[in-house]
Amino acid sequence: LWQQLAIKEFTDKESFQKEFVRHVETTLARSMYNCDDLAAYLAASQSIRDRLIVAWNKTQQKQTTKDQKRIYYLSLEFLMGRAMDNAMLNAGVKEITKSGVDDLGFKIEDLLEQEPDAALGNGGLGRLAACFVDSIASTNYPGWGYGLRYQYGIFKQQIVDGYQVESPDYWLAFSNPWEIPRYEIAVDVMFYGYTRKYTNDEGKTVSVWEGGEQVQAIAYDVPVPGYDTETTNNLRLWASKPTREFDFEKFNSGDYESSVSESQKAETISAVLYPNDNFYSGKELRLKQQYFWVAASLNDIVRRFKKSNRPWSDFSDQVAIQLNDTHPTIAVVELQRILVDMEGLEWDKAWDIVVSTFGYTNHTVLPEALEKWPVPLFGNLLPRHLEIIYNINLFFLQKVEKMFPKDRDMLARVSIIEESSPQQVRMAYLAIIGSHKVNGVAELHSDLIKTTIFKDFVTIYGSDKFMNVTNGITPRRWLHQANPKLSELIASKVGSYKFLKDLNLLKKIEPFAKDPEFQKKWTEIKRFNKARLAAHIKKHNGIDVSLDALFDVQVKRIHEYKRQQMNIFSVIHRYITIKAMTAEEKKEVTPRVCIFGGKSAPGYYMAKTIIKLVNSVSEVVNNDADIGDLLKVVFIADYNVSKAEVIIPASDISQHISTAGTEASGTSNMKFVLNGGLILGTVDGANIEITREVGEENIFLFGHLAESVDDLRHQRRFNDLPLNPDLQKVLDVIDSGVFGDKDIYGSLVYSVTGSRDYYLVSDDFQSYLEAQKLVDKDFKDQTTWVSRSITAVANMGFFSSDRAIDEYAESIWNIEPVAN
Ligand code: 26Y
Repeated sequence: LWQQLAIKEFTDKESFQKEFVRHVETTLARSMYNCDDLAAYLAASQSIRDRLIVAWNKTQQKQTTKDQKRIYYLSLEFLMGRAMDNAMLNAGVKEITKSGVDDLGFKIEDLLEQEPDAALGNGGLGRLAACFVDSIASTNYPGWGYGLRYQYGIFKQQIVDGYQVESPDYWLAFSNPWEIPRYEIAVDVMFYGYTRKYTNDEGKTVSVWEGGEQVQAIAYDVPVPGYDTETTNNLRLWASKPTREFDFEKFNSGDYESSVSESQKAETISAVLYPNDNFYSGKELRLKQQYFWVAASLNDIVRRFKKSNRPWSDFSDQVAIQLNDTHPTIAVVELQRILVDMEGLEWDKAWDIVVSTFGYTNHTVLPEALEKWPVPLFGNLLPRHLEIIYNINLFFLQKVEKMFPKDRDMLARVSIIEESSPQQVRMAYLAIIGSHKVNGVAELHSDLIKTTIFKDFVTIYGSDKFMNVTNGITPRRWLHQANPKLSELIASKVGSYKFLKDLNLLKKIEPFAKDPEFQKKWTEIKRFNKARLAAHIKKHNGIDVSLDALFDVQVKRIHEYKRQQMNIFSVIHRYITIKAMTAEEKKEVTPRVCIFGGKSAPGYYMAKTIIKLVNSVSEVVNNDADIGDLLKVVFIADYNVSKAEVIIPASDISQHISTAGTEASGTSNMKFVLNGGLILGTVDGANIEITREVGEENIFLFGHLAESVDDLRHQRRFNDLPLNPDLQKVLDVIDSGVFGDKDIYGSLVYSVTGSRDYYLVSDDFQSYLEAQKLVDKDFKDQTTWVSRSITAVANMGFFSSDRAIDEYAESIWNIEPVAN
């Protein structure tokens, strides 16, 4: 009977509208007479959500019945952006929904704009996790994401007087239709306390963890629909709540208020996302977040495994867990603790299971981003885990000692415990030792970790444990959704939209690279996308930009290693060059709009100074009558996923100009090229593989290679090298006060001068300016430019995150898709 009663999904416009009105009137308790865009967005979302839940249930049932190995992707960040457009597209109901709301007097675009971004991440690492869960579902792998349900995502950025000002991102204010609270799925998580040893019935000495503080983890499930498949996977986000029996002692002693405020503290654990990107700061609350999320997730995973009644030796045949950077590394220790302390397994048997379960992805070689927890802090919060780490380390070092009997330096170098004061737990080493595979995210990066930061571990384990999986992006969001017109044009030549699932089919447009008619349509679409961005700039910055100008874009987190300072210095160079020109000379200039965007970590002074300089240059240049349309400078405030969807399709050139060897991969580089923009970049990260795929005639590369960086730094440190003369001129202009009091920029100028220039701005400046000149020249030949753009897109198939996920599935997770 209940099968007949099951809800029917809407199948056409009319049945959608029925659902829509029902949700307005009952779920939202509003009437259609006062249904504004926000209510309409919520009602439409509820209708689509119902569909996702039906598909979610079927998928989970099927996956449970099949009982195949699953992948669990542990990430502290999921930078999902908006869900509605993606859900409509993947579920194949976009047309129905669009015409349905249209009829009722709404515009779908306006409804989509109502949705706040789910901005539960900082940048590349978090967005990669979002692309990966999309691909895992779209390729029918059984897999879940596990993360934290932050109440506050990455802060909102406003620009006030040229400076970044942060405000909280309370994204849940109007409810979130894309999550399903599961109050019944609650896990108790413990902190602090002490360990006690005792002898059990079998005469074995065992350790127990007792006392301490308890909080509850509540599951919130976010359905992740695959594209053009029924598979709908789960992203489970944990929220912290006080346990039910809170502080009875205080309660009974009459200190009611303070017992309530104590219990409220539990909720702060999952309250806010730490806004640092590629920068470690050893805050206790951050470690609490990590353990809270890991303990809840592992409890969930182990519970699911135990339901199958298999022996523990089957665990890693059923479960693969991927560590997205070191943030979840404590999971290695937690699983060992569960197996040994709770389930009574022998240490060695347990450890084999642990190592074959975990894989670890490294995302950075920057020393300031590597997590190291002070031992006293760690041992206070997680006393039993520290003991287990000491044991893991002991057994590991014994093994190393056997392999290299006389090498005491080696032991000190690879020990999980760094002998500093205080001692520190090196999380990356723990992750390597606790995993069967370690991977970097682009070829150069994977080579670098093997030869630099993890060199000793390659000596110990051999190089098979270390591999590369080059990052990818989902073409559903980053082509079809962000650039529907280009997607449609491509489909007209490929013959269908199949390329959205098999991105190598893009190759089919290559024969049309020189076809005038195809080129014309290609150009029109770029212009349309530039107009869309120009409207945004007009609305938010009040600046008019010409659509004939070259749109030059650098949008990403602000960081010295990404070298936005070098970009703005070159803009100043361009400005003074144009200022010195005659009217005749100016006719030869390629007009440019230099677009910047990105957030600085709130405590990162240098990055904030760069933002201020960009805004000051913008103010001066845009209001200089000598310049006109030849140069405009724009800082787009509050760069996020939904803004990226507008900005990326509009670029002619995008900049990925990190000091060689510092950007692990980059993923926006892939997004820009996939949307027909060309790259101006260094020989770094995935730029290298993009060059190999699209051909070196279709990318503008410059600068020193990674292999020379050490030498250059060494020379800088020990010699008083002269500044690049063009850079000197730029710094002189800044010093002259044209862009405001020179003291504002003192430390920024100092940081690129002489022996301080760690990111080699001065060393690369000449080559950078030359590359810029070449861009200006080549842009004038639009016919060639467009054919390069088409050729580049045709060769981007490799950078689909579907391909990346297939590689992980095959060589790390050993999982198979579940047939539909
Ligand atoms: C230690 C902690 C506070 C921390 C927090 C965030 C450390 C690192 C990060 C974020 C790192 C990150 O986003 N890395 C980027 O990962 C991308 C996906 O692999 C790469 O494309 C990109 O080059 C890399 O910077």
